[in-house]
Amino acid sequence: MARKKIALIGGGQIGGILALLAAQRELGDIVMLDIPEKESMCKGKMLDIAESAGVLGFDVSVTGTSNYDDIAGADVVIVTAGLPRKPGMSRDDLLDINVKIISDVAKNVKIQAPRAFCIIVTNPLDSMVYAFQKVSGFPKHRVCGMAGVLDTSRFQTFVAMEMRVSVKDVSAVVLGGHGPTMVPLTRFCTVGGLPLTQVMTAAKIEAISARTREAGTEIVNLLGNGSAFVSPAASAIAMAESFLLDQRRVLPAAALLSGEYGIDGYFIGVPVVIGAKGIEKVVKLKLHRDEQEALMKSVDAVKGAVADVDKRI
Ligand code: TXD
Repeated sequence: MARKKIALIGGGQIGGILALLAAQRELGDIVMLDIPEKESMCKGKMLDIAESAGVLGFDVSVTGTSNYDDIAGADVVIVTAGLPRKPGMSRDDLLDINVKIISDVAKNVKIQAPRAFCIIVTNPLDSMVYAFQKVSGFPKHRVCGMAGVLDTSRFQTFVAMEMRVSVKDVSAVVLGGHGPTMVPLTRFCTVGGLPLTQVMTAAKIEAISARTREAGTEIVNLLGNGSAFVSPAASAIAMAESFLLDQRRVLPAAALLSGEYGIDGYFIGVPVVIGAKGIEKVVKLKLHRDEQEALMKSVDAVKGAVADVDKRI
């Protein structure tokens, strides 16, 4: 059986970890693409990872490029291409620049990898995944955004740290847009099968939810230069792996909704089943009124950014 092919568009911080994780798990041959000015850096990063094969023992090829021909026929495309916000830049300035980048990426992916399952990571996440789908015209089951897996992993980690228990026994789900309006569904969180609400005080749960909402900023402040890159990469790899191995995992991802949860025409983080066909199903559940209201508030935040995208493409 021919190996699968994974294209990583953007060879920055997250791109590098994506390549390492995908190689270690032998998910397929990996090609990382960046702009021509960074082609050499990209080749160097990938050669470095390739040269770890002797010790780590993986049998996949790992290469860098700036030429879209090299991603031809990719099964999975993970997009981290974009610019981060710099001091003095407004959110609009960033959106303006990243919409152009994502449009360019989408046009090229459409030509070279027309059947790929595409996972968008670039911020502002919920509007960039929208832009990618709009420009590529790919069906909705083959385009999604990564945010919920990361936000959920953060929540799980904080619960495990607080209770001093294995994170493996913590199950959780965080819905909504990727930002301070995200919605941790604490009612459904379990620890070893027991409801979190029965084993932790409401005040502690609220503190963990608040920390989760601001977790990205916490990392940005600590790093001083750049944003989280290991946990976002691990999260996107979990989604890619579920697709490539047809695992049918139930993961929260930004999916284009057509009426589910009362939302139409927007990519919003909801639980989905990811299998060999991509987003195979949006898992629906009946939310309590306060949860639904919080989700709609999150949608409102996404709507503004999407309207800005629509003005530009
Ligand atoms: O949960 C989430 N979705 C996120 C998103 C969590 C953390 C970070 N998130 C966002 O991912 C972050 O705000 C950024 O928008 C992306 C990528 O983060 P990363 O830390 O990897 O950014 P870098 O190191 O700046 O890398 C971006 C690379 C860089 O090498 C650029 O040269 C390249 O993107 N780039 C391009 N590549 C290909 N094609 C084009 N046009 C292009 N433009 C820039």
